[in-house]
Amino acid sequence: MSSTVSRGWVFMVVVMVSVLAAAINLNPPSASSSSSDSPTVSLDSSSATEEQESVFPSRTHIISSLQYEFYREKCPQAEKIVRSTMAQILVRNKNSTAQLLRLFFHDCFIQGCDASVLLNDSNRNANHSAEKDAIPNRTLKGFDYIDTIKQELEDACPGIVSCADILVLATRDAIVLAGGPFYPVFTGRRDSNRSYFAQATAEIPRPDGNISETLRLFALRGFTTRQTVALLGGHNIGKIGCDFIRPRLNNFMGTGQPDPSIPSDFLLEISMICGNGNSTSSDGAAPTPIRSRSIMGIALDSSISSGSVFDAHYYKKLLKGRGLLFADQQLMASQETTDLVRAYASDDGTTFRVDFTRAMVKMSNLGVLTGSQGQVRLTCSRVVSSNLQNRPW
Ligand SMILES: *[C@@H]1O[C@H](CO)[C@@H](O)[C@H](O)[C@H]1NC(C)=O
Ligand SMILES: *[C@@H]1O[C@H](CO)[C@@H](O)[C@H](O)[C@H]1NC(C)=O
Ligand SMILES: *[C@@H]1O[C@H](CO)[C@@H](O)[C@H](O)[C@H]1NC(C)=O
Ligand SMILES: *[C@@H]1O[C@H](CO)[C@@H](O)[C@H](O)[C@H]1NC(C)=O
Ligand SMILES: *[C@@H]1O[C@H](CO)[C@@H](O)[C@H](O)[C@H]1NC(C)=O
Ligand SMILES: *[C@@H]1O[C@H](CO)[C@@H](O)[C@H](O)[C@H]1NC(C)=O
Ligand SMILES: CC(=O)N[C@H]1CO[C@H](CO)[C@@H](O)[C@@H]1O
Repeated sequence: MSSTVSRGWVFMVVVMVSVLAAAINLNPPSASSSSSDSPTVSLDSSSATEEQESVFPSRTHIISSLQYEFYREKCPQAEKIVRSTMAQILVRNKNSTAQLLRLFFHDCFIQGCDASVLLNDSNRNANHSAEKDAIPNRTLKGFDYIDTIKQELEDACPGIVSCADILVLATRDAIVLAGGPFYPVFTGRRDSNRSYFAQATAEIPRPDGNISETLRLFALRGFTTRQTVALLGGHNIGKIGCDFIRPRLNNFMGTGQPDPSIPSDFLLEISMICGNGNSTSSDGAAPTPIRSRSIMGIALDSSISSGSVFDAHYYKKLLKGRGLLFADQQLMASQETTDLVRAYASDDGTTFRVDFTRAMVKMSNLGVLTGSQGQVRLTCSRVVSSNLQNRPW
């Protein structure tokens, strides 16, 4: 028991130190050599500290002004409140970790971690203009968790803690509470004054995306192939809606046949849960969830669990062809990603956890607003309207 504890401790310290070192390296001198992935896959940990590319040119220079414990003076209990509220939420809803992970990912991927994903459509007369309503977001959940935490923080320290920081901290805490790795989160993010609908549709990796498309979209955000494979490991927990899987079961890429990469026993297994009717558009576009309808008695909004343990089982399943999403299984479609999947599957999940941790730190710092940029929202779904400049209408 005590040896487990101390091993855990050593692991955490090692990760903390290397992660902090990586984070400090985030702000390279401008004459940076772009050290890209080496063509051969090696799990030498030094490659994870490569320099951050300029993803959002107007914002990258301010990454360094995020701080460790930014709220220590104005709201010293902030991080504790996030953690304890998150723990309560998790007791009530075991899926909240996966839901927050997706919400976090969608926020940071589009224009940076600025809570823009939390904004409601600001002009209800126009058709969907909020990121929240963008097609790949349709099944996002967890907005209410952020609202709950925000409420607690507003009670304790009004107007101080940004929604962007809450989302990043709550996601980290939810991952730890689910048995995932701890990583340090720098704070001081500010909230955006608008959402980014047009980008949201085009730049979010799709569940039916092929490997080159997935890698391309992650690379646009500065992620290496290795970091991309590690981040997809976040699919090891949570549930995946059958709507995202069904196109693989009955009409793969318009062929009218199942995805040939699905082993037959697995095909049967998921068809039992999801049905195999032709409910979705034949062009393979993101399906529209329709509530209260069913195919052969199977609810159209049913879902499959992708697991509940934060470990390497995601990669082990891919090796057996048992990835749920096409985009997951596509990690076995290129040699480089296949080698990474094998590496992550081959130990007890240690390498995955270290790499996942580093990639999450990197994602948490993408395109943040700091200082006097943006604002601190009072309600996460609404920009502060007292500042006339911030009014989108
Ligand atoms: C979350 O998981 C619980 C079981 O732990 C399930 O009953 C519930 O429907 C799930 N909620 C959502 C929103 O998927
Ligand atoms: C934002 O929209 C959600 C439902 O989509 C609603 O529950 C919430 O009250 C809205 N927030 C504001 C500030 O309008
Ligand atoms: C949404 O708005 C765009 C232009 O802003 C328009 O072309 C499109 O037809 C609208 N869609 C709907 C469903 O109203
Ligand atoms: C991968 O997807 C992209 C975008 O959908 C497409 O342009 C490309 O041709 C696909 N590549 C392969 C090898 O199928
Ligand atoms: C699904 O639809 C496609 C084309 O629309 C058709 O060729 C195929 O047979 C259908 N599959 C099933 C299982 O009904
Ligand atoms: C929104 O914030 C950006 C970045 O801080 C700023 O440049 C812009 O002027 C703001 N827009 C409005 C309408 O306030
Ligand atoms: C267009 C659409 O389906 N938008 C959805 C995006 O996600 C939010 C939160 O789950 C839904 O309320 C929207 O309806």
